[in-house]
Amino acid sequence: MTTVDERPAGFENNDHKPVGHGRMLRKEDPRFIRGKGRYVDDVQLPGMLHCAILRSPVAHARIVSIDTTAAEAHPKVKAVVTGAALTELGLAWMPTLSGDVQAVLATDKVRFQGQEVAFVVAEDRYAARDALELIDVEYDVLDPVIDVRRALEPGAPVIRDDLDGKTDNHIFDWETGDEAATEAVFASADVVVSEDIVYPRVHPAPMETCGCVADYDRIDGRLTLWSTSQAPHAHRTLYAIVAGLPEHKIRVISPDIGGGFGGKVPIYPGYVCAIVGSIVTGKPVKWMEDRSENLTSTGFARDYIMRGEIAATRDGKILAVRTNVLADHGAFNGVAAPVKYPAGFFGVFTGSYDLQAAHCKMTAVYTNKAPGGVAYACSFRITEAVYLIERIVDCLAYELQMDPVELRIKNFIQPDQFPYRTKTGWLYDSGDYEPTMRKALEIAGYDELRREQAERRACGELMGIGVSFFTEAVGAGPRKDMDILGLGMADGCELRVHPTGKAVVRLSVQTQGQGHETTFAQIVAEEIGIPPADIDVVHGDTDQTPFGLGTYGSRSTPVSGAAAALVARKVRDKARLIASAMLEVSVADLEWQKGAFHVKGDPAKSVTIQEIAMRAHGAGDLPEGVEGGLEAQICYNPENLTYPHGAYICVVDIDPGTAQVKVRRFVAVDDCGTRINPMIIEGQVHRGLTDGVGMALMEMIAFDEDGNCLGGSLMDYLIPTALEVPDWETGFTVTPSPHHPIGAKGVGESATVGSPPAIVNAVVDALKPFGIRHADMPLTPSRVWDAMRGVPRPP
Ligand code: MCN
Ligand code: CUN
Repeated sequence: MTTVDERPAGFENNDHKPVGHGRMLRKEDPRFIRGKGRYVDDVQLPGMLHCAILRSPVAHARIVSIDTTAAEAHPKVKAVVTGAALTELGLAWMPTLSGDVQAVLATDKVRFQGQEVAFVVAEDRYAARDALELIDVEYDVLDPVIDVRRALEPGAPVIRDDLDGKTDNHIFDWETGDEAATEAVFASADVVVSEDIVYPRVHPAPMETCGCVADYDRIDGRLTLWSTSQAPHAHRTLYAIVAGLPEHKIRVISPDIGGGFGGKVPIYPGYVCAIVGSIVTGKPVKWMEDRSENLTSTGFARDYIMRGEIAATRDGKILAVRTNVLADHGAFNGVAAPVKYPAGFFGVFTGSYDLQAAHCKMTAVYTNKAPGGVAYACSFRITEAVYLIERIVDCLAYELQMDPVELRIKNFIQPDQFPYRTKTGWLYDSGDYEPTMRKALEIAGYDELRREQAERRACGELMGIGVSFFTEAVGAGPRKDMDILGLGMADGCELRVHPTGKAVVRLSVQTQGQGHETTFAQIVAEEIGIPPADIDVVHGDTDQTPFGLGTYGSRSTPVSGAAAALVARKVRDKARLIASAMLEVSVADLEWQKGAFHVKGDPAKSVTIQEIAMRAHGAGDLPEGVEGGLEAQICYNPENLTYPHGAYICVVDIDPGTAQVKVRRFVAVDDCGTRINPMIIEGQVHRGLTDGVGMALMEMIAFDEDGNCLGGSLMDYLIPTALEVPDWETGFTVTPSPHHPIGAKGVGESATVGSPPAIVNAVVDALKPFGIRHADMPLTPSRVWDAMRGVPRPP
């Protein structure tokens, strides 16, 4: 079903229909635009000390010795801690989110440039930094392993010799789909197209770097940690497990977060160093990384080398896809993904198409690069999956000399096939793809663009039109299948209505800029009729909110959003019992509308939710079996993921003299089911599209052959600004999720996932006169120039 449900502007004061309300401004913005946001680095505690981390200058080396005497003698230094000291505390290594271990401070070897070697706690930030220079480390430099293919060669230096019996750099093999069935389809297909496709290593690069303030109270044994965390509850449990502190004595607070994009999902060594620093000194300790530390040592994204193959009939019916992937996970497997999904949700690489067979084989390897993985608006590797399928479909269109839009439409999963089980086992909940595609074509004026392109081509101009169509899987996840280190992926939510009818909703998810203070108030308002302005959203503090797994994989709306709607319905059910007593009619005779219960057939006889709230807390008896108060709590375990989709069209012009790509237009039509706040959705989409321009044209964390990171500052790691992006043109369709209580699907990562292939497809389309079928990101002027001149792609 596709419906369009957008209330027009002018509904500002219609608080009874808050969901889908176009003009509802963000409740959090007054404090942000007035500089009153409170970030981790704004936390100042009496007597607070500062932590700075000494990092390895080389990618691979044995540590021969560390001399800290001079640093310890610095007058402002309170403590210097090395890996050896942490070993004594049993804290030198910590578990990663993928069940590997990662060094908090290196004990034996350093395994990537920028790895944590020692830390200093001092009276101020500058003294701490100065003292790092007084630490003398002797390194015995080893041969670094930078190329993921070389890492697998026999005789390659073994990076993880700390792991028992490890004699190579192999992490895991993973496969999905049916190899034999896929082989059979490929063997009999008219056309088979294959292409080597690289998704380079990129970085989320949030405005605010990672950091924390750790305050350990020696008297009552309580640890309070203000931290840049996307998942405060999960972090608290992990700290309890790692450090052996009792969980009820740990409080993790994520205050305002200046962008996360997945990079604030993992626990970084710096957090542990600050905690240890506080335990050792008895004072609060702050650690804030600088920009280079953030770019070189925190969770990167992508780094997949993919061979994609597609089989089809001569007239363009796609039959099967298969792929072989080499995944570079860096020195420690720090990928954040549900345990059963070592490759995240890459299994949705079959895209939006109805296929006969599919198969994927993947090998993950260690290299001497920073650990992490997955982060950067990735929907758990769906970015890579969507890029692969949308690029390879374009390669097929190229070979068949077919229009890429026509090819896609011909192969879409049809509306009556939903719920649709893919050949890799995913159950797409709902979708209606063709109207979304048609809407994008209409906004773009596709036919006219193709005519213009033909004219320009005739004059030697390089204009390209690129299309992508994506289906995402977001909202991890059903706890029977999904957990992070044994913690099931469900979300708690609590709602309290105060006597005067104002409310507070407490969430387990934590916003990093997505506007949860607004949208969660809207969801609750829609269900219980209290205006959003009267509903306070509390999140990001483990002492004040129920347990849940946090914000990433666009899961807040699918999981916590469902929890918020259901907890509000639970409160409404109780309100109904009280209303029936107040109106002296049976529950069955009550009707709910606009925040009030009224007697069926007699709208004048009614009680508002505010009156009910007062009654629930007031003097006098309540109906038999009804407790006082008006509040409820639930834990929501989703039945399935939600599957948003979208159609993107990009128009580029390439300067034939400089090979500079200019994104002239970009049309994005997104379908995320029921839309809670269209303005926020648009903001999310604009942000993600900008990400896409960055990844497609500019961003890459590169290394030289010695493992030196070449992208350690924003001078080298280019991110897009308003100058590099066009005025985004957005549209939407609405295909509600059948299993979500209000039909909403996630949207936070959609545009990051869907836009890179549209841009690359456009650039490759512009280069068609040169006979080019594929070129790898980032499509910088030099790469485009090389492609135009037939220079082979970098290995
Ligand atoms: N929304 C809506 N209607 C829908 C779906 C979503 O109004 N049908 C609203 C939500 O209510 C929420 C926002 O859109 O306010 C994003 O919702 P959702 O898609 O559920 O995603 P999350 O809130 O879980 O955010 C996580 C997602 C991820 S994983 C990354 S990465 C990312 C992203 O959000 N990081 C961000 N967007 C970001 N935006 C900002 N400003 N900063 C980041 O770090
Ligand atoms: Cu993978 S980046 Mo978001 O899921 O936090």
